[in-house]
Amino acid sequence: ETNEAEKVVFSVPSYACQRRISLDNHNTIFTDALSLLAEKAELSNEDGRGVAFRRAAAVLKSLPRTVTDMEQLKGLPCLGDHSQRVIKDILENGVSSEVKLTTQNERFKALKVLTGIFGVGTKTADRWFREGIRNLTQLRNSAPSLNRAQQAGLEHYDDLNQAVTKDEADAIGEIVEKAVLAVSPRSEVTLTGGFRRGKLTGHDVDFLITHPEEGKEVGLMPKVVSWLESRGYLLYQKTTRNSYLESEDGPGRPSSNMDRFERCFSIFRLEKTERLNAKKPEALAENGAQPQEDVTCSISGHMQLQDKDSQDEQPTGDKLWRAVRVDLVVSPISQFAFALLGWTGSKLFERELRRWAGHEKAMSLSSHALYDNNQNIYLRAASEEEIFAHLGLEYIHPFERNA
Ligand code: 8DG
Ligand code: MN
Ligand code: MN
Repeated sequence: ETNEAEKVVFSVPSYACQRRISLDNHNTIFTDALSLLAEKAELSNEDGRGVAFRRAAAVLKSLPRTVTDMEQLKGLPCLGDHSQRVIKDILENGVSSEVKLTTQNERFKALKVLTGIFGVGTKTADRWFREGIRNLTQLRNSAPSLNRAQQAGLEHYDDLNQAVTKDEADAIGEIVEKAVLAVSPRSEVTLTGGFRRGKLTGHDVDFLITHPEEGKEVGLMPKVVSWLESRGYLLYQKTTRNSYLESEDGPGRPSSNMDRFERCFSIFRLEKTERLNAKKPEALAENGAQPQEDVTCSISGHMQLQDKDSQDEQPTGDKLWRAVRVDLVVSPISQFAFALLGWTGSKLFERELRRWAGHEKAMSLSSHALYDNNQNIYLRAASEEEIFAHLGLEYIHPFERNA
């Protein structure tokens, strides 16, 4: 029997950047479903709907207990009719019928596989789908013209769809640090992205590089890249130079969410050392944290398809290295705090921070700067704590930005 007094009532502030969202999610049964529907919306160019599902999921991720009754959702923000219907379906039937239909949908399945190729976005995947391409074999046989990124993405498909572990991220961190220090001894490397939020696995590894003396970071990226390239660490790289100062729309008013730092999208060749090979998946859970994902399983649920070409190189089938996606970003020290905040994520947390800044504070936040539209001034910050303070928000630790 349900006792009214026992019913847990939750209270959640409306912006995700006002909440502390750690990795221990008590509502994965609901948030997995809502995230899948967000993905489906994004693959159909329904970005607004996608964000709505992501916001709904972020509310459930912040709850201290598992939702057991629709009554508990009363008064919670960001839960629209559609999200509530999905939650109700799961509470009553154990699964969401819409999720089930989606996972069986040919278009969804094909677009997931095709956008799982590095360098392939929704538009390209959708065009291929309309041309009848449903999987990697059909893609390889139909031989459409692929750009350099897509060729690398297809070649390393299995590796790049295999979750990167924290140990692998650390091993790459050591290589990146060695490269950066070799070309600029006082420069500093910081791990950002999901691993800075405490995640135990990720789809890539993100690093932010800076120099304590303003201006000394200029020209750093090409040197780091050549150092890495000449030692055989890079399977692919595309470097984009800094375009912040020369942009027409000016700082604080970037034309898109994309920032203008000097950056490098790359694919690393990581040797499988004894240390990494010996590490069993269980060992990852040792320091008290619970892994949120199955580390032995592919990240986005793709079937691991055998890549015949790469097998030929290693007759044993035991490749001695793996490909890993790595993002490198260089920031001048004056913008470092903004870059760090912008590149730590999660993506929804970042989006919510910018929405809070604009709607609640009449400020424009980017990965470069914070502009106060009332006072018409830039607000300086040397740390993330100072940025939260400028925004009138309580400081949220990276581990609690997992919206
Ligand atoms: P994962 O790799 O572990 O799966 O997750 P993640 O680390 O959170 O995702 P990510 O795709 O690697 O992105 C990390 C952060 O970097 C995220 O907050 C978004 C941010 N980011 C990009 N591209 C850009 C960009 O062009 N500009 C800015 N400012 N941030 C970006 O991924
Ligand atoms: Mn990442
Ligand atoms: Mn990244």
